[in-house]
Amino acid sequence: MSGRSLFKCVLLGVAAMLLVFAPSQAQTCSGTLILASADDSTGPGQNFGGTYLDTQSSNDVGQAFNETLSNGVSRLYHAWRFDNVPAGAIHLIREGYRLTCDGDDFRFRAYYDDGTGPYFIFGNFCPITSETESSAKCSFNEETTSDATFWVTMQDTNQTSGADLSAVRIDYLALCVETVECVPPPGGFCP
Ligand SMILES: [Ca+2]
Ligand SMILES: [Ca+2]
Ligand SMILES: [Ca+2]
Repeated sequence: MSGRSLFKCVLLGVAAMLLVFAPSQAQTCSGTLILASADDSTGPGQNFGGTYLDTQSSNDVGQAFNETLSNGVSRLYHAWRFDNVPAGAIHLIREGYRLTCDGDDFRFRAYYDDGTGPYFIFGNFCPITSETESSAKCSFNEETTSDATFWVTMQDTNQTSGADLSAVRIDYLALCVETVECVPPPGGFCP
């Protein structure tokens, strides 16, 4: 990327960070909403504004991150801790947007410990792919059977190339734990 277009990208990014506050549709949770209890770790990448507390309400005050270079490639990793997550079907609700000049997106994963873990949930959940704020609710396709501590992680998706220090801003983040519907076996009963 030329110096000129990089400068333009940075200017656009700063302007968008300051000015883009498109309303996003709220997601509904039919179960228990759990908000982040703490920031767990960051790096590679930086938390350049806000804390996990700013993810606890959808108010257009967010927690912002940018990538840093790791072996010449721009990278970001952040983990939030969620305490006392009850048993059930685990979903993620997130609201945010990202700014990038090298096509980077930011996706979520999780791991949890109920005393016998940790258990890892792999995949590319609820990726943030737009410079316009959006909200989404995604199932982790995971059902827990006892209370657990969860760690929700966010990473860039372009991890092998690109040196643009892309940024992402999270306005809201929550786990939504819904009741698992019991389907009785033929001739059987639900507990
Ligand atoms: Ca918002
Ligand atoms: Ca990257
Ligand atoms: Ca917020």
